[in-house]
Amino acid sequence: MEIWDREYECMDREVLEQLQLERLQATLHRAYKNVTCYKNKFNQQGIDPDAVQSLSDLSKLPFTTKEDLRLNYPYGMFAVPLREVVRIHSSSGTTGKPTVVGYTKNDIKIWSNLIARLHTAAGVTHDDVVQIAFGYGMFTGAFGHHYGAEVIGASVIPMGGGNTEKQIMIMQDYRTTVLISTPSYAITIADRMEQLGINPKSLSLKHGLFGGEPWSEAMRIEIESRLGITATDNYGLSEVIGPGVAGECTHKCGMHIFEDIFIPEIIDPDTCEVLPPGSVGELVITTLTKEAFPMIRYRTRDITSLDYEKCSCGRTHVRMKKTMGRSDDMLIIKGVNVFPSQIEEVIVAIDGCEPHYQLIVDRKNSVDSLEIHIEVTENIFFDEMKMQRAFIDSIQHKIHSLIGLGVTVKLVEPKSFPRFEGKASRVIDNRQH
Ligand code: DLL
Repeated sequence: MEIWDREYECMDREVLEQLQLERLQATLHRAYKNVTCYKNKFNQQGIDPDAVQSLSDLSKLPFTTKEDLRLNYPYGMFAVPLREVVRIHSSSGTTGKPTVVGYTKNDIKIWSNLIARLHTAAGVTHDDVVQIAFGYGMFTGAFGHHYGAEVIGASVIPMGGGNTEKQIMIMQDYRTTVLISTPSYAITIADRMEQLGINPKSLSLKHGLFGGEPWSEAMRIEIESRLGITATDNYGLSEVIGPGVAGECTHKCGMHIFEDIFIPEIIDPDTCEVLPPGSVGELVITTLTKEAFPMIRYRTRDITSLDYEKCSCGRTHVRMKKTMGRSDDMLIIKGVNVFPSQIEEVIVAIDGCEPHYQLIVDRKNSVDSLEIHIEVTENIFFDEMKMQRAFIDSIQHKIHSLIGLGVTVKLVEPKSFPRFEGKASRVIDNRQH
């Protein structure tokens, strides 16, 4: 199996840590010297960047949050003058001002190389025809993957997001072998193919590289079997670089975080303590090479855990588990913490349930409730109310035993819910906060 940057991706941990320390020190100097926000934070806490002499000193440094980026809108966190910035993107946040991120020429080169690594890890080669079904624009997803696939030498189709029938026509006519999109859009495409009577297995598709939102293992199995492809996960966020922070290899046992470029930590989101390897908590990332937009201990809000065991693919970089979601997506219902991805895992694995559902949270007389509406497959037919009742009961029971919360399940007709072209949104919270 190919490894794009063997020298770095398979580095001995000792050598890797030395490289990380050198790059960290350089990053801290640059950030302290050029970004007022970092200078103020360090000064307030009496931290001298020179005092960081080992990787464990990282835990003494202040965190950076989305709020810092908002306060410094638009260019306040840039560490280089605008004339050195060759690209500007922004995050997909839905409320308030977006956060603006910038890249120098060298940042773009490194970013493209990271994507080349993750594409190679997922099985993409220069022989592939890669269809990018993310929206081109301020979102980092399309441009990030586009440049990386070109570095590999694959033939890139910059299709953009949406227009599902045209996506399918192009897949057929241009003999697309790799689809790049959100996992929920892959399901939308599979549904549409089914409606059009097209057998996905008659196409040339081999691999799907999906990311941009949380998705369960059950969803992976669903996508792989319906589209007849291998589906791998890749993770990133605009504030840190975009896609290209981490990606799965074909062993599909967690996403390798490119540790020569980023240092990951897992913290307890409440106490902010750094947690030992293997613990579940919030992912915090420090960038090691970024010139235009260095991030020091950025709180991603994504909940995951890290596995430092060496992967059988030969890469030494740590693997992050599929995220459970963002801490801000976590629902607290009757005091129980629930991630939508946990519920998805149950629903998608049930025969007769479609991977289309909505979670409706309500509060009546100060009591929270969670109602789950699930589309059933066309062919599911209950000639007896009793059978339908038993089906619903079994779903409710499965969810209850997994998350410890009583829920009400309602079955709805196929195609009741909107289909997603980008990131999915499946929660309706009617409680007043
Ligand atoms: O979504 C970057 C990206 C694009 C990654 C395409 C992969 C593919 P933002 O729009 O800034 O950037 O959103 C970042 O999306 O903090 C996570 O909560 C979520 N996210 C991204 N990838 C994954 C993933 C891009 N593979 C936010 N699994 C992050 C779970 C993901 N969540």
